[in-house]
Order: sequence, then C-alpha cells, then structure tokens
Amino acid sequence: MAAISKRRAFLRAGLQAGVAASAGKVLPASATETNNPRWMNGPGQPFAGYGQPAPQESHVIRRVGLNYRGIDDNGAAWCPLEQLQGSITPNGLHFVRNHAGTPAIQPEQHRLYIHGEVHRPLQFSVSNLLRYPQVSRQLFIECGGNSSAGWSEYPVQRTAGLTHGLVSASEWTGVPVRLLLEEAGVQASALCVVATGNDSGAFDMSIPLEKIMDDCIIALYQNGERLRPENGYPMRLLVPGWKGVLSVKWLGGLQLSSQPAMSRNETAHYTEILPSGLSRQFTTTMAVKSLITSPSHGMTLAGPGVQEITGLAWSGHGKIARVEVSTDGGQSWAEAELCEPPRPMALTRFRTSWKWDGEDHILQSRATDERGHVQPTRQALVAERGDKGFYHYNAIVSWEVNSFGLVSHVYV
Ligand SMILES: Nc1nc2c(c(=O)[nH]1)N[C@H]1C(S)=C(S)[C@@H](COP(=O)(O)O)O[C@H]1N2
Ligand SMILES: [Mo]
Repeated sequence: MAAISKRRAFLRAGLQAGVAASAGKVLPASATETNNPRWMNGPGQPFAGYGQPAPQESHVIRRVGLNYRGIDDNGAAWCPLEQLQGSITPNGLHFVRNHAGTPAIQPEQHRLYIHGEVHRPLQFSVSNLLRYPQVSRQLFIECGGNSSAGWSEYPVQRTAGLTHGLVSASEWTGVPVRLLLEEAGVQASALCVVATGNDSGAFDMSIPLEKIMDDCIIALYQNGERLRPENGYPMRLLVPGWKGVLSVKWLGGLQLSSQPAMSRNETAHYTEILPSGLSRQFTTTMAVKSLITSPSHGMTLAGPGVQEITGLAWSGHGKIARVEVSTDGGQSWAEAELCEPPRPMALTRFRTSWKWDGEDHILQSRATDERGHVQPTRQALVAERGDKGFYHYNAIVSWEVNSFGLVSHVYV
C-alpha cells in the first residue's frame, strides 16, 4: 500500500488520530486545595518478609477449570490476560496445566537422572545443578490446547483469559541441557530425549536431540525467584517456542533414545486431526498469534473518545516483526506500536490509540513474525485444517464493540 493511502486508512479507522488533543475526561484541580488524604495521618504498615498484591487487587486471579475427562487433578488454571499489562506474567498468575496435580517434592531429595544411550549415566541434585553456568531468557509457554474454543461453530462468549489464557511468559533462569548431555556423553545412536516428570502420572514426552542441544534449558528460577510448585519446582524443562506439553515439569529423567517414547500425550493427545481424517504426528512449533487483551469480551467502554487498544503477540518461530490492528473487521489495518525489544519466543506487548466514535466496530489484531508467517483469518485456518480441530488454534480474534460500548466475541 502506498504511504498516502495507508495514512488515509489510519484516519478512517480513527487510529492514532489527534489523540493528544482529545484525551478527554481530565478533571481540573483547584489552586488552593491541598492533597492530604486521611491515610497520611498515621503510621504506615510494617515491613513484610514476602510482599503480596494490594488486597484491593484480589479479584485478579487465575480461573480454574477442573475435572478434565473426569479426573480431579487433571485440569488447568487460566491466566487473566485481560487484567495484566506488559509482557511478563507475575508468578502467581502464570497459567497451570496439570495432568496429575502438583507433587509435593522435597527439593533436597529430588534427583535428575540422565540415562539411556549415554556413555556415563549421571544424576544431579538441585545443589549440583546450581553450580553450573546459568542462562536467563524471557520465553513464553503456550499449551497446544490454548484457544481451542476458537474451533467451536459459534463464537464462545468468555473473557480473553478464559479463552486464550493458557499462555504466559517469564524470565526463566537455568542450565542449558547441552552442558549436561556433553558431560554424560551422548551415544551416536541417540536421536531423541525422553523427558519424565516426577508427578504421579510419570508424565513423559520425547524431544528431538537437535532441539535439546540447540536451546532447551533446565529452569530453576522464574522471574528471579525459584520456580513455583505448580510450574515445576524444583526444576523443569523449557523447550523454547514449542508446544507447552514438551516443557516437562518436576523433571526427574532425561533418557537418551534412538526413538520417541510414543507416550500417551504424544500419541492420543496433542495431535491434530486434519480434514482427511488423518492426524498430524509430533506438531512442535507454536504458530504466530496475537490477540487484543483490552478492550475484550466482558468490558464496557466508558464512552466515545480516546481508547487504548493493547494486546499480546508471539511466535514459536522467533521474534514478532509487526502487529496490525483493524477497527473495521479486517477491511483496513494500521500498524501498532511494539514494546521494545521484541524477543524471540517471548510475549510482545502491542499498543495503539483509537478514537471511538460511538458506533459499532469490530476490533482485530494480526501478527507477523520475523520469518514472514502471518496470523491467518479464522476462515483461512478452518479451510486448511477443517472444523474438527482442538489443538493449535492461532486465528485472528474479533471483538465487537457495540454502540453501548459493550464488547463481545464475534466471527467475521
Ligand atoms: N510433569 C508434567 N509436566 C508437564 C505437565 C504435566 O501435567 N506434568 N503438563 C504439560 C502441559 S500440557 C503444559 S501446557 C505445560 C504447562 O506449564 P505450566 O503449568 O507451568 O504453565 O506443562 C507441561 N509439563
Ligand atoms: Mo498443554
């Protein structure tokens, strides 16, 4: 699109037009009044050993979906994406996907075994691992089943978090798996690593050796503090950019093998059924994706005027290159501002200002990653993958703002 017509499309959509001049609703202050609220008139609160959110923010919580397939400790707690800002998830709000609950691990008794097709089988305690060189990386984890509601025939009316909140991002710190495997000496026959968790289901997944050696880490810290129990304490595998199920929590074993384990969660689940009736085997990378977190379903705009549109974008293929926003259901697009710097396989916050005219609008975001992958429309995704999907839904999300300012989920 030529520069001039792109600018016109911006203006038509009311995006980033004359924002500063019309920021509205600012109250005038009197010159004589002093700011002296009653909480300034006594001693403050004492120090606390571990800080907690303000009690007034106690409504910002994960929403728990229990009892998947009739098993009590198999379920998920969804991250309240629409109530958060920035690109890092607070530890207490990181989504949780458990197949057999959170085990009560005694960290000093916990061991990680490296075994199978290696020259020297090894075992590591937490304190052994802490002596190795560590790396820190901001990375997202997204469950392959995130946004599965998008496959349903009619648009599901739920908050952004309860629909798309099986994604979160942290700064993870830990030991590159490569260092430990080099010490154990991988045999030439080994092609993959079977990672096992120490939860009661002995959760196991296979990861190609090439990926493990490239960038996988054994994470011990999450946003600067030790892992939360439900996110894998005292150690978990982190497989950057790939489906969350591979990032095995409570990691107890890495078995080098010439073939994948063909375990339950890599055969019966986390595979995709295609229109032909066949299933894709071993889907790995999470596709390019974005969504507007505010305004989103369940919110009401205060009134016509300036409104920030913000959301998150990510891709398992690398960095986010561009996010575009539409306020007319995808007919015209304007580029949003990205929070710098976009990091590979992390969440990237985007923002743009919009001047709402009080009419009906359909808000959408569309992400493009550095490899040129563009987030598809829902129509395009269904045309390619059929309508019987459950996993790996990454289509553009549409929120309709009606003339009352109410936001709901629509398909276009
Ligand atoms: N041991 C073990 N690891 C596990 C799981 C599990 O149930 N047990 N769930 C997996 C799934 S399906 C996902 S999406 C991620 C979720 O990580 P989180 O709970 O820290 O968000 O962990 C993966 N690792
Ligand atoms: Mo998952």
